[in-house]
Amino acid sequence: MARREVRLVVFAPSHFCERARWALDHTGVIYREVRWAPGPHALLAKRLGTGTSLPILDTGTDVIQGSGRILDWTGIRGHDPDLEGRFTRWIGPLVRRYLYSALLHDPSSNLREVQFDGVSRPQALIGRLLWPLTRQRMIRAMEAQADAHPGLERQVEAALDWFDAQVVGRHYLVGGRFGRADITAASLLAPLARPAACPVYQQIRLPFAVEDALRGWQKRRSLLWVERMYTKHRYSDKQASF
Ligand SMILES: N[C@@H](CCC(=O)N[C@@H](CS)C(=O)NCC(=O)O)C(=O)O
Repeated sequence: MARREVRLVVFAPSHFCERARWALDHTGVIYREVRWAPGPHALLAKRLGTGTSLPILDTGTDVIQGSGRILDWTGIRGHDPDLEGRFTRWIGPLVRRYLYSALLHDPSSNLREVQFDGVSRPQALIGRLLWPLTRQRMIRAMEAQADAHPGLERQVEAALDWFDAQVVGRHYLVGGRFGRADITAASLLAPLARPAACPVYQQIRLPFAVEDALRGWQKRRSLLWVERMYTKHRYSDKQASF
């Protein structure tokens, strides 16, 4: 009997989706990436899974929604529940909220085009039509109002201070070898580090003040660590080394 293909459904610029994609790549899972457009995704996601959020992994026999559950499914080693919880509940959402509180209010932003890059034509068409509504929804759902931005910047600095201290004298976060906790931290900080191995974050045009902040953070220990994880492990781990 023919094996059904494994599909990973993502938003192009989502760092939670990147977390799942990296774990699949690292553990040698063969899959096809499918990009959905924000807006039309809600109906499609509810039909495939149980809620509206991406990533979703469709193995052909199971539908697994959420990056954490996808990482569980890969069996990848190197889990640190406390540290990863800080990233999935605090730093990941904070980084996203910080960037969107600028991008969703910037009329010259190319965010919309980046989000629709690689999605099917019908979805891109519907997504563009729905964009004004979707944009409002995203602002509400993430509490990404423009006036929140300065306070969020200070919170991001505090998060980086915390992670700077975590990586002092450590190559990897768990057990002296690259694994799950490293993928979690590096992928959820990637929108700030903008490593070459994750080009989507270099494609997003940022407002001047945010660009300036990111440049100022570039040499921080935490973001240099992210850059190192991407350079050493994003596409160079050929086979499952978990
Ligand atoms: N805890 C979830 C978070 C995923 C998440 O927040 N996904 C966002 C994109 S980064 C999303 O799908 N938002 C749209 C929605 O929820 O409808 C995970 O780890 O996958």
